[in-house]
Amino acid sequence: MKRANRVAWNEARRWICGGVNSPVRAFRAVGGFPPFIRRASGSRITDEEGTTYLDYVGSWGALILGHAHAGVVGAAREAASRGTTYGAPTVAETRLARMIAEALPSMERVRLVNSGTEACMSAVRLARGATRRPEIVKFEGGYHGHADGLLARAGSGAATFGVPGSAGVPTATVRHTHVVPYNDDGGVRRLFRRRGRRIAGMIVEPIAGNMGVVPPAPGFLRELRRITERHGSLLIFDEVITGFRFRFGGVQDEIGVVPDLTTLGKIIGGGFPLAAYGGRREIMRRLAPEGPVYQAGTLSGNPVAVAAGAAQLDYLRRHRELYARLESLAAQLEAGLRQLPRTCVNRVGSMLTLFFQKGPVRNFREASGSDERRFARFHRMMLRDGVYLPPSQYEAWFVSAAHTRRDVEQTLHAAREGGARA
Ligand code: KE4
Repeated sequence: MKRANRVAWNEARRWICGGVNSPVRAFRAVGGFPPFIRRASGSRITDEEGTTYLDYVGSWGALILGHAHAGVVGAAREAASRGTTYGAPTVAETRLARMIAEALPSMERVRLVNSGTEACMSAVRLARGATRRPEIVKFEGGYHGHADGLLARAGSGAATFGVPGSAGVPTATVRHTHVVPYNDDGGVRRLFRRRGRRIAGMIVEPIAGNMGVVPPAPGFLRELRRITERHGSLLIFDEVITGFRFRFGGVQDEIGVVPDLTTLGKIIGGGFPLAAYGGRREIMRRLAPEGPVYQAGTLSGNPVAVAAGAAQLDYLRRHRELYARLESLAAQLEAGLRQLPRTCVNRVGSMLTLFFQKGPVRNFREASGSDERRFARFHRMMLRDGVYLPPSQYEAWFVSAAHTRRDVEQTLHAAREGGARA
């Protein structure tokens, strides 16, 4: 039915704050209102009006195999038929935890939770509990979910103490959160020279995905490892996006930098609410019920989510060749996008961002120099031409195993049209 999206939008805003259950979905940064999705399959989503779009959001990176993958849906359906939640341990959780730990050897012990926010919040609490230190470090433009202490943005000038990144976050809560520019290892060294003994941990996206895609400068992550080790602080890799995105495992093993703790999400849940954190045995032993650091969750390790996540990981483990195909498709997409005037592309594996500026984009300040209005016009044109991009300049496009060369060609055709007029 035509106008079904608008009807859905008006009704949604009557009952749900802003009409959405996560702010970025409201399309505020690109104008208009979002199509309401009714079904999806493979690389495509279909809205309430029956319009189908080529999807590069992939539920924000979770759906590396594409939508409604038969193995994932079948596993969830079978698990649900035996009960949707028990609130008690299951062998399936142990199997998933083992698969994760064997794929990321630094995660000697794992805890399953329900969201990346929970994973990052809990990892930070554990770092503070394990080191008995109060302060943490995050990077400008890094996003680790919406726990109060991590909703800090860079303060003014040389001061690195964070300031609240959201209303409702007391200044006192982020006083212990330092915010430094990504790829600025000098700034990290200066901070640790001043505060190293008080810093419990540093949380970093090894490949940044929340200021748009920004790869680490050569040696940057290795330097973070050296600095944290030297000061007895814990290095936390937030691999919620990157975990199992580029290889069957974490990006940490590809770059050869081993963190003390890792957070995972998205792909390991197969499209269900499931995330995880884990690390060295002696650190994880500080966590309840073994140790004094508390964390809990009614639906943590939920059998349906675990079944879906395990099915997606099982498929990735048995079809590792798909990573080469993802790389090739994304490289083809990048090459075509690079033809667009006054833009630049940052890509790592099957995630990329088209920035509306000439670049380079190496940190949040440079990313912020993008022409957001041009991006918004481009986004609207691509949507009209049947290509569904993340509705923000500062998000990543994701290529899935369900995308084809023809999909990429269709995308580039639309981009040439849209890019020229945006
Ligand atoms: P969730 O709580 O949304 O499951 O995960 C938080 C999180 C943690 N760490 C990283 C690196 C993340 O990217 C995220 C969440 N990513 C955003 C999009 N970049 C989720 C989309 C949304 O907020 O709606």
